[in-house]
Amino acid sequence: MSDPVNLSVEDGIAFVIIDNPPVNALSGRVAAGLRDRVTEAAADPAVIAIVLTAFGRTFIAGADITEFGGDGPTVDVHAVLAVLEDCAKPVVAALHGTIYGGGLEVAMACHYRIADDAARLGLPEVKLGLLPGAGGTQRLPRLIGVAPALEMISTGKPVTAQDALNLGLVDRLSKGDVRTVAARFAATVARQKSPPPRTRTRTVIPPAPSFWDEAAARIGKSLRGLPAGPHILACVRAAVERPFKEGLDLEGQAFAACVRSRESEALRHLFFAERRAARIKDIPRDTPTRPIARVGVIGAGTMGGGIAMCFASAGYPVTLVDINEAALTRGLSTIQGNYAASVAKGRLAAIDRDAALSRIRTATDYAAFTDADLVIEAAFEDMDLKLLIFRDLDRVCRPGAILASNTSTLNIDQMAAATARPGDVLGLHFFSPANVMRLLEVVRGAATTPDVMATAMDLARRLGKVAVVSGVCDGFIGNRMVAGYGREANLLMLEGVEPARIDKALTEFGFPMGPIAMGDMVGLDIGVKAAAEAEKAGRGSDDPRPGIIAKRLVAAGRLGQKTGAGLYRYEPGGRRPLPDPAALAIIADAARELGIEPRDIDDQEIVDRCILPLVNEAARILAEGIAQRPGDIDIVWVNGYGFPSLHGGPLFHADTIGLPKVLDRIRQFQDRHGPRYWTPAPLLETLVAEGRRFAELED
Ligand code: 3H9
Repeated sequence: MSDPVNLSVEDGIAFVIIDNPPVNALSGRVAAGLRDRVTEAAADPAVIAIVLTAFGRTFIAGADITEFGGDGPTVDVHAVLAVLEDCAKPVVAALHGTIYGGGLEVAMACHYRIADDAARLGLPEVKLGLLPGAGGTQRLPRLIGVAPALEMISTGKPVTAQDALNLGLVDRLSKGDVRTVAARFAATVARQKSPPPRTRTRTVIPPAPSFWDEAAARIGKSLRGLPAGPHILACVRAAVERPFKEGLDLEGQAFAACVRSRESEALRHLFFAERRAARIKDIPRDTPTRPIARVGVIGAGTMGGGIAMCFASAGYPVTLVDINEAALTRGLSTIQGNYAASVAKGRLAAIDRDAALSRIRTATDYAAFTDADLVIEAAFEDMDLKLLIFRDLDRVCRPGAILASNTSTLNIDQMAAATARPGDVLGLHFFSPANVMRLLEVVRGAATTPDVMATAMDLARRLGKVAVVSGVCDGFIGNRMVAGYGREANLLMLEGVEPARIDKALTEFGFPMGPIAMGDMVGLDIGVKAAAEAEKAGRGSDDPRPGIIAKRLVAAGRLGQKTGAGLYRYEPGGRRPLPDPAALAIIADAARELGIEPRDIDDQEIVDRCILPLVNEAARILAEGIAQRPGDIDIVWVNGYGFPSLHGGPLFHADTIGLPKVLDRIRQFQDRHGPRYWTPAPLLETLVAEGRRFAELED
């Protein structure tokens, strides 16, 4: 194994070079290497100054997350940073790429920092449920002041090199090769022979006394549920009020507690799961992709418009087609409104909005797709209509153009079979609103070729989406699972649980919104229509219970938020769900007709009844090979359905509870409610019998 930190001396300057691809993570070996090489350079009489730099695309992008949660660090990082900071010769950090987490903490222990002008610097630990653990909470306030330091640490947002210069986080920017600029700078300061400035000896200006209470309120809200939240504030406060060493100790204890927390474990799981999801097991990473220069979208409604925005915002020219000018005008005006709202909120520059809008052209004829490399249809969920569309697209699109459906349930293979190019057909299931939601299910048909799949995954990355591969089945990964979640919420209402209690139990579990309020927001008519379509297509259910409440409410004109009443009522123009006795009466009537007796149900049962069907169905999805791995399913649910990231997704959550407990609970529900919805998935039974966890089914 080659050494991850090397030393070379040129003209009195020692270059300590980190070489630990892909992102030069600060592993135990790198930390030890830094300590040893800097010690050697410090002892070499030929060396007048040291430049700390890294090979490859970035300076250190953080501590090596794969080493967390093991037997603990083998190297004392504080001691390593003390070697840098205490060095009698000037130590200059030459920064490029993403200088994150432990990387920025290393840089702050150096005496000077020179950054490439495209560099980004940040302490994103909080996104992993952590706080900086290598002195970041103590050195950053000393360098840039308390308020900006707290902002960087509590949001995890990186700053640009220019902002870092303005804040005093770096001393100079470099336009050319940062290593050369840093070496020149190092030689100059070494010749001046002034003592190297040490960050830890700087004093911090205390903020106004009210600052801490305000900050506590702000952080308490933004970091709700994260164990790191209170620690972050306490550690930054210690940087102001206590000696450096005490602050470091406090930070060390807090970091150790956070690393062990379930929340951080869950967030770290999601970090790696997201990256694994981008890989398709049987398709090599270097599979050539097809060039995509122009994209076509069919349907200027909510979905089609949102999809067109995704591509236009990412720089792709888009041809948007609908049946007539009126539909296009309506669609374009919604798109303009969405962009205008982003500009008004300061999220988008007016110039970028104009550029994105100028990329969208409209037409009423598929002939406009002759120059498209990819066409996505977002028409109604009607198979006959989709088959017609695919036949037409196959005729007008050039050979090699990829044809995609945004269907959320229908069979991609059937659509592919309507063309003479089944290998070029796949599903691209965007989530609504498509221009906001990060998730994209990439549905692989039986014939979809590897290069088409590789192109879709690459495209998703360019759009800033997190893509998950799904096989073909009714509802794919996400919607197939959501069926059980919604069903149990409905059955619980029939068993006498008030809608608000169901929502409360699930928001307390961590969902941003409960299933009942969500149904009202989406519109109860949507589900009722979908059920009617399914029935028409012979895919209907013979169980009246899950759909009866929505059906009755819709028949009473209660479609949800849009009509001012659904399962809740709403003040005119309001969105706050208010309990409504009229809805409760409709539920109670339906329950009586179906002969369902109300009974006492506690919050734990509400959560288990809604969450465990996700786990059970996910186990089937895995066994059928519809999803590649458990982490992919977690990514779908966290990014597409608001499953709380602090629980790491349904399968990480199941592993955390313990699969034997999950299986027991499912069997209890099977005993009470029958086998129809509660037969344990065979894979779950097998894992329990073998004493294994879902995590063991990852790659
Ligand atoms: C920390 O620093 C704690 C300290 O305060 C205390 C220490 C005592 N470790 O994202 P990409 C892998 S906490 C290990 O696809 P990009 C990643 O899994 C850390 N591996 O590339 C992937 O592997 P693979 C604070 C890491 O260009 C490959 O690198 N730092 C780490 O889109 C490429 O990653 C962070 O939280 C890591 N730290 O984005 C930064 N980082 O190819 C986390 C990446 O096998 N990292 N990998 O799938 C990032 O934000 C992005 O990876 C980065 C590059 C922006 C750096």
